[in-house]
Amino acid sequence: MGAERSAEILRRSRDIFPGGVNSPVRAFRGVGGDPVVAARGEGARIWDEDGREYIDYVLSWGPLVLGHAHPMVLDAVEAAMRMGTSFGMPTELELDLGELIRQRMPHVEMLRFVSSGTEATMSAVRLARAFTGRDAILKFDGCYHGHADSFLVRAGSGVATLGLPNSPGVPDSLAALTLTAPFNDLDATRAAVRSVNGGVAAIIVEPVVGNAGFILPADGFLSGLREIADESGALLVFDEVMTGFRIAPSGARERFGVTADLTTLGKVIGGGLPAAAYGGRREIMEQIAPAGPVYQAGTLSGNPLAMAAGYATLTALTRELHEKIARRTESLVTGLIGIADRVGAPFTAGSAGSMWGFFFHPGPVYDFESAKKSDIELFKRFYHAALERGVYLAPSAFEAGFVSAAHGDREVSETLNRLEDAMRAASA
Ligand code: KE4
Repeated sequence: MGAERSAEILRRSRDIFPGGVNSPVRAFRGVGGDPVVAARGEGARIWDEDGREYIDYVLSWGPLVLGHAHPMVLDAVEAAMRMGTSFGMPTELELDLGELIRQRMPHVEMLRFVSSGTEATMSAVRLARAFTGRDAILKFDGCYHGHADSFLVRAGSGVATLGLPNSPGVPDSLAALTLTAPFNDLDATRAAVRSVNGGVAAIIVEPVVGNAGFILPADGFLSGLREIADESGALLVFDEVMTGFRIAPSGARERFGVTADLTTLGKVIGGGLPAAAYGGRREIMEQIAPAGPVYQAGTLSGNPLAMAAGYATLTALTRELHEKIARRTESLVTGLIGIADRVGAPFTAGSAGSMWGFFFHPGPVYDFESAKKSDIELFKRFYHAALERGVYLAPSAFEAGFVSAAHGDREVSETLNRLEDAMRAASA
């Protein structure tokens, strides 16, 4: 099967888009070769422009927890779009999704919809700075919170994939306000927070890291961050853009029993359309304009089509369905560990709900530094061997994988057969 159509589309795309893409991680710089050009998705599978089929574990980098083109989502979007695609006015659709999110995450007492995870985290940090009157924030090495200036300091995801030393264009004076500490290191976190006269405005963290590869918090780490935030007067911000409605039927509070002051959401809550949100304690959120003085706005915030897609997605994602997907994810990871044992490859892997990941590393991987010690060259060979066998994984060692409701036992067993062959080929 040729690759003519894909190649032609990429050739023209490289002329009009920087790197031929509209988001860096899509360019395959982390694995080499040409990116797959998507033509169609249905359930657990995608097809490229030259007709090749793949079982998809990227799922648009997390949003598609029901799988591609789920009928309930398509019907909801169609019904909404026939009433108009955008108003820039209050609508019942945004209210319905907002109340559903609060019902699932009661600690999110009040929230504001935006159109991307970056907008959500950027706004949450602005709000934390206003609420505390402090300027500095603390993030963790390898965590990625979107591309707002303050976060492009030792960031994960595409920044790590491309090996960018932070990012040009971020003023040193602003980058200096972002402190970092190793994930899972409470002593370093406490020391960093205490190093700032007057304290930091926020400690922002991915409760389960998905942007330095998949890294689980050590027991007590998140509760330790809660204590450090309380003793220092900082706000604790859980960036759940990726973990929300993935690591538990709701999110980190349900899985770990730790309550953040502010939570950011994205991906799943838009069901594949652009929607994200930030929210949390009412007394904090009431500082947001027009209720309060902290300005934040957006033309397409609460877009009715995105609200409809998100509402249909969360409505379908019952606790039972979440548990079913989580079990399938566990069996995928267990199967992969068994394959690596048989093949003799250094391998560590884990999952949390419907989110998962692996490293070619004997383990344990507990922070970005240890993640970077994994065998990236083996990952690249495995990546392409998997792709040739019809399994689409995130094209970077510093990303996470996802599973959807459409990944049935057949897809998982088919995946494991294909990946055993791929791992043997890559390790030969
Ligand atoms: P967006 O602005 O890309 O919607 O969300 C930024 C963001 C914020 N917080 C977390 C925890 C995230 O994972 C993300 C975005 N994730 C990346 C993939 N790791 C999106 C893919 C991309 O950059 O193209």
